[in-house]
Amino acid sequence: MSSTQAANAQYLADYRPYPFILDQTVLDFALSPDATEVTATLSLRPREAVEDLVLDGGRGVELLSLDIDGRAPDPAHVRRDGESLTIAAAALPDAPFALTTRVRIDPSANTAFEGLYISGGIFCTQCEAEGFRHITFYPDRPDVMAPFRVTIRSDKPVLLSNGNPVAIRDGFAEWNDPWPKPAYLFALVAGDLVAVSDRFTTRSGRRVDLNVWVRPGDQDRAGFAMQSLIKSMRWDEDVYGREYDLDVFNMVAVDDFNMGAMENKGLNIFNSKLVLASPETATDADYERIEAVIAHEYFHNWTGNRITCRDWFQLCLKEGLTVFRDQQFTADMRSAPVKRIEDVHTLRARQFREDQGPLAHPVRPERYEEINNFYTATVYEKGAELIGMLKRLVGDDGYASALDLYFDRHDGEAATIEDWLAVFQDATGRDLTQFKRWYTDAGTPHLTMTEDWDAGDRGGRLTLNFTQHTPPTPGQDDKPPRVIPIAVGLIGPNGDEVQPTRMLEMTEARQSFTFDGLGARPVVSALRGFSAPVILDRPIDDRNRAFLLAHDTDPFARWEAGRDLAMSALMSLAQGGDAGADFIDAIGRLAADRDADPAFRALCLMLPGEEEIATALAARGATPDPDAIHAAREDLARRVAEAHADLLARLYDAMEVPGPYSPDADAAARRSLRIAALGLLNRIDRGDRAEVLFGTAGNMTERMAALNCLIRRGRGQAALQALHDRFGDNRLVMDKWFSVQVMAAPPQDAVAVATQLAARRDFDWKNPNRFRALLGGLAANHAGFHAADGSGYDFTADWLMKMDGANPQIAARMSTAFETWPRYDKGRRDRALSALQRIAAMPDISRNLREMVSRMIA
Ligand code: 0A1
Ligand code: ZN
Repeated sequence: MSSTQAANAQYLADYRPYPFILDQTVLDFALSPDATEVTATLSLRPREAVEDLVLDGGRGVELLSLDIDGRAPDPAHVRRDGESLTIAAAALPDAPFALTTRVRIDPSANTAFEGLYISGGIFCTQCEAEGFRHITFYPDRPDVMAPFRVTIRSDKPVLLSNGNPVAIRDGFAEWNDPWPKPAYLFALVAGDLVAVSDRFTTRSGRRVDLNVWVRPGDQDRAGFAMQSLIKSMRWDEDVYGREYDLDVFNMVAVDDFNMGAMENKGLNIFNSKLVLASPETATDADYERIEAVIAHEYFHNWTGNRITCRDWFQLCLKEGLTVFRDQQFTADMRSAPVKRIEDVHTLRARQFREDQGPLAHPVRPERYEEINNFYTATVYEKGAELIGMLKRLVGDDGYASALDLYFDRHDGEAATIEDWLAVFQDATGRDLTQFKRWYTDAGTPHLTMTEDWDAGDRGGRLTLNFTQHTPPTPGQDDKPPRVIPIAVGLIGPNGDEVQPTRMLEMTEARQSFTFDGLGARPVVSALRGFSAPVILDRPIDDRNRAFLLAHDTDPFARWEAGRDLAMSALMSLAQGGDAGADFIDAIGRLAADRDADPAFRALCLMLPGEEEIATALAARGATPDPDAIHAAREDLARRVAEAHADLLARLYDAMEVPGPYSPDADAAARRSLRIAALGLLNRIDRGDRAEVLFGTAGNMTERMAALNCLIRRGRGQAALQALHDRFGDNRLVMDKWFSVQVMAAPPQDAVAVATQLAARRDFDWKNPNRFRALLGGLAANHAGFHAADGSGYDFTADWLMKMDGANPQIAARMSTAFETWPRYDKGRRDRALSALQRIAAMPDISRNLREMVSRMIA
C-alpha cells in the first residue's frame, strides 16, 4: 500500500473529541437547481483552550462569505483545501461565538447522490455518512450534535426538513428539530409531492401526524407503507417501551437513492422500491422487505438517533442493533421460524462470503479509508447476530434490563461498543471481556463437534467434544477462542425429544460437555436456532440427517438438516458421483407434510444456490468449479422433480390462493410453496405450467416466478414483451424486467444478454436501481459472472469504471461482485485479477473504488 493511501486512512485509535461544542445550528436554504445558497450559523464554544477550528467541506462547496460574530476574519487566518476549511485559533474568541458561512452548491450536477441532489425534479438529501460536508462547511462527525432550525425558500409546493413545522407558507417553510443530532441525520426535501396521511397516538397520548410523500399518481401504492409505519410505532412501544418524540413523522420516496433508505430525524427518505407497492407491481418478497425496512428506519429513532455513534467505527452500534430489532419485528408480524431461516440464509450468502475473502473485516473495524465502504453485511447482519448471541447468553430478562439501562444511560449521547457492553455487564453482572472479541476479530469461526457414546456409564452417557478455530483474515493472523453459545437438543431413536434445548457455553479452544442417563443413543440436534454465526462441521451420515429433518423439534435445525442433505447430494454430483437417495426421499416426505407451515416447506424445497454451494466448497478448502456446480444443481433439481412429479403437481394446484391478492404472511406462504413446486416442475414440463401462470396471474409474485421459469426454459420472449408492453412506464417493474433476464439466462449467454440490455436506451445507468438490476443480476448468475473466458469480469469492470465517474459509492458497492475471486481456479483468478488491476490503474479513480480494489488485490 502506498504512503498516500495510508495517509488517507482513519484509525479508531486516533479518536479525539471535537475541540468545540456546538450549541445550535441554524440553516437557510435558497433552493435553485444549479445555484442553491446555504447560509449556516453555528453557535460554537471552545471545549477547553481555543484551537484552530476545522470544518469539513467538499470541493463543490463554494464559499461566498464567512464571519465570526458578524465580522469577517483576517483572510490570512482562513485556510481552505479540497476537504476542509480551517480558521486559525488567533481569529477566534475564547468564549461562545457565532460562525456564519454563506455557500453556493450545484444540486443539478450531483450525480453521486450524496449531499443535496435532484431526483426526478425533487430536491432531496443524503447525508450519512459524510454527505453534509457537500452541503456546507460543518463539523461533519457523529459526536457533534446540535438542535437544528431550518428555513427553506423555494417555489416547490412541498418543503420538508427534520423536526416540527414552525411556519409553512407559499415558497417558504421553517422547521425546528429540538433533539440534538449529528449532521448525518439532517434532511431536506422540496418537490411536487402528495401525501398519504394518517395519525398515531402514542401510549402517553402524544398525537403524531404521519405522512408518506410520493409523486402525484403514486398514492395508491403508498398505503402498505403507511400501515407498516403504524405497526412499527406500536411494536416499538409494546416491545421496547420506546415512544415517538415529535409531532410529525414524514417519509418520502425518491427514485434515485444509493441505498435502501435513511433514518433522518423525523424525515425518513426511502428508495421508492421500498415504499411503493401494489399487487400488480410488487412481489410478496417486496412487501415483506418494505415492511421490514420501514420498521428498521423507524426503529433508528431510538437506536441511532436518540443514541447515536461516537465515530463511524461504532457503526454496528446502531446498525447491528437496529437490524436485530427489525428481525424481531418481522418475526412477530409473520412466522418466527421462517424469518430465522431467511436471516441465516442471507447471513451465509452475504456475510460468510465476505468473511471468506479479502474484504473480511471485524464487526467493529479499526481502520478505513472510505466509511461508505463499511456499510457491509458484517457490520449489519453479523452485527445483529452478536446482539442475538448476547441475548442468548444473558437471557430475555437480562436483555430487557440491559436495554432499559442503555436508553436511560445514553439517551442524547454518541456512544461506543464499550458503552454498549458495559450496560450489559452492569445490568446482568456478566463479564463480557471475551465476548468483545466478536466485535474486534474478523472471520467466521469453524466449530467441529464429535460424539462419544458410553452405554454402560451413568445410564448412557453422551459426550460432545467441540473445537473452535477461526482462519486468518487480512491483518489478523491469530484468533484467540471466543465465547460461543451452542444450543443443543437430543432426539431419541423413536423420534421423541429426550433433551430439550440446552445452551452450552464454549469458551475454550476445545471443550467437552456431557449428558447422562440417556438410555439409548440419541441423535444430536446442534446449533439450534443458529445460536452462533459459525460454520459447524460434524461427522453425520445422510440417514441421521434425514432423521433430524423428520423429527427435530427446532425448525431451524430441521431445515438445516435438509440443507446438509442437499449439500451432500450436490457435492457428490459436482464431483461426478451420484445423488444420495436420502435427500430425495426426505424432501418428498417434508413437501407432503400437511402439518408443516407451507413457507417452511417451500424453504426446504429450494435447493442451495450456486453461490452458496461455492462458498460451502471453499470453506472446506476445495476450489469451486462454477460450471460443475451449475450442472450439479440443475441435475439434482431435475431428479427431485422426476421423483416427485405427482406430489409437486398436486401441491402446485392445491396452493393456489383464491380471491383477491393479499400480501399477508399466510397467503404469501402458500404462494411461496406453489412457486417452489413450479420451479421444480419447470424442469420436466417444458415450461407449460409457467406459461399458463404468466398469462393468468393476478399478482406480480406469480407473474415474475412464471417469467423466471420461462426464461430458464428458453421461452421467455413473448412474456418479456408482454411485461414490457404493460409496465414499460413503471420503473420498479422495469428494474425487475432487466434483472430477471440476466439472472435467469443460461450461464453461457449471461454476458451477451447483459451487453445487449446495457445498450438499450432505457438502460438509465445513472439510476442506482437500474444499474444494480443489470450488474447485480449478472453477479447473481454465478456461472455467468464467472465465465471461464473472463467476459463477466471484463463487462463488470468496464461498467464499474464508467459508474465511478458519476457515482463512486455505487461503483464501490458493486465491486464486491469480485470479492470471492481468490477462491477460483488459476485461469479465473488471472482474469479477475487483471480486471481488478485495470480498475486500479484508472487515472481518476475515486477513494471509494480505490480502497475496495486495493483491498481485493492486496
Ligand atoms: N443508515 C441507513 C443506511 C444508509 C447508509 C448510508 C447511506 O448513504 C451512504 C444511505 C443509507 C440504514 O441503515 O438504513
Ligand atoms: Zn440502519
